Amino acid sequence: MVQPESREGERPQLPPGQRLQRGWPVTHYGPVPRFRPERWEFRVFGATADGGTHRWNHEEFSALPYETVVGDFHCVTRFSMVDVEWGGVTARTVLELAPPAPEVTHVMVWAEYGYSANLRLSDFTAEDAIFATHRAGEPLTAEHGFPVRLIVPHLYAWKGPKWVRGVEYMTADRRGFWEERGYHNIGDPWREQRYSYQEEPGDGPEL
Ligand SMILES: Nc1nc2c(c(=O)[nH]1)N[C@H]1C(S)=C(S)[C@@H](COP(=O)(O)O)O[C@H]1N2
Ligand SMILES: [Mo]
Repeated sequence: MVQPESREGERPQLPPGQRLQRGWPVTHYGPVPRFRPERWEFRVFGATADGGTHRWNHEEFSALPYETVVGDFHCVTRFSMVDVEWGGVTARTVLELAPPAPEVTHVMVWAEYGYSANLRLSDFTAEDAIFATHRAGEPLTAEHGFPVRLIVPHLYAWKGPKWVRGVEYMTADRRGFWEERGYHNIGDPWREQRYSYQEEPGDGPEL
């Protein structure tokens, strides 16, 4: 049966198998990294248009255009939050400042301790994909990814690394941290793409 779109005043519709969560739980693998501003940099590398690596230290990154987006947040463990306001630097801004070569099809977003998530370039260029530094006007806490975490509202939240340190432009797809450990290569919650065994030919490199 086709579900009606959510109407004003009604609870927004959630992707299949998800439930609304009050509050904001902390979910990640491994320890929370310590932020060392003097060592921190945000690096865009791989198949850039000019062949070079683009770097911003924390002061420079903080000076990039600040925008806000409103989006949902869906964890594959089935909790969701809706209409969250995120502030930071949009993926589109990063793509403009550090353009990819024309052959780029995917990106790998890298975080502290080698956590990574791969995205199709077409997911990364979404209007509401954002390197968030703030949530509802407040700086992120350490557990939630301070100083920078990626948010891609239309994908499961594991596709949004906390403690981001870099973006690698790729000319072919490669699986990231959870994608190598049995999670779906694309991770669209509306299609309930949770696990790698649900993948169809063309969804990504085989496990
Ligand atoms: N670096 C890093 N980022 C990560 C993870 C992780 O283990 N390490 N877990 C992901 C998962 S599965 C989820 S649901 C969200 C949780 O974000 P939160 O703790 O701010 O709610 O972060 C994502 N980003
Ligand atoms: Mo998650």
